[in-house]
Amino acid sequence: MAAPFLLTTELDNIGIVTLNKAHKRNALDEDAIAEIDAYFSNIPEHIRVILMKAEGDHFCAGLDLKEHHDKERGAVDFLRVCQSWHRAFDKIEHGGIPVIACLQGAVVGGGLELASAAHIRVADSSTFFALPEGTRGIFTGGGATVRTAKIISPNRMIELMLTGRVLDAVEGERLGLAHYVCNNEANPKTAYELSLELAQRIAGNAILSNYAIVSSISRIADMSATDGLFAEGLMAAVVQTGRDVQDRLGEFVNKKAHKVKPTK
Ligand code: 1HE
Repeated sequence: MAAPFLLTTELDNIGIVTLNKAHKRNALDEDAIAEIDAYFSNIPEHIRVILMKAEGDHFCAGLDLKEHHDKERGAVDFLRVCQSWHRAFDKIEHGGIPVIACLQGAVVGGGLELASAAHIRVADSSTFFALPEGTRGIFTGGGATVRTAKIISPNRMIELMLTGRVLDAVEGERLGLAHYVCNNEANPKTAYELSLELAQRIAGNAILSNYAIVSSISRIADMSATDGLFAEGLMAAVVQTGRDVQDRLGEFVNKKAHKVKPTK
């Protein structure tokens, strides 16, 4: 039996998911997408945050080009492949649990589509981003036209796809593809250390707040302003009256809660 694409483990209430096909740069074949879908369809109830990382020097080289070449898929076959990616990545984005992607090396094509479905991206300084589809005679099919375009703007995505330009970690951070860059002078932590630190912090948030943040903001961005304000009000009405809100706000009222302070 082939080795699994995903290794999964837990650290307290943090789920750790590792892409485990370093020998083919964690390229995504049909089985890999099915495993991602299965994991994010059945997140154990005690898991509060998921950290997604990869073995080897590269996060993910995107679509398994060999599988695609060898299968000689027709249009309907590939439409089904795209839909399977959309379903799996939608579970990452809208599963209600914050997902942190810990990146290194290539985050390209479908690898960038996978990372774009995560809520936070922490990049090692070796990370590079690209959408090489245009220069390979193909097109994105794992959600980049929606998610990556939302992050960097459709116009920047068009330029990256037409030219095949490769962005380094810092350039990626400037455009929002990474929220943090690690392993450099400004931030000596490894990407894994920082990802874990963020995961632990986020796991301490109220469950309902985390749910609202990862489930509603991107959806509200797709709504008209009128619908968005209505949905925001409804979401806040549920979250602000949740079970542990009184306790958390009581800590602030009693001067026991942390204050919001600049970190530098
Ligand atoms: C692969 C893949 C892959 C590597 N599918 N097998 N993605 C791309 O266009 C990126 C293609 N890959 C690369 O540009 C490079 O491999 C990397 C920059 C990621 C890494 O380079 P390197 O020198 O470390 O590795 P390598 O020697 O190129 O690759 C090691 C092995 O991984 C080699 O196989 P081997 O049998 O010769 O050992 C490669 O063939 C294999 N490999 N990348 C299959 N992508 C839903 S639509 C989404 C559309 C897209 O994602 S398009 C973007 C595709």
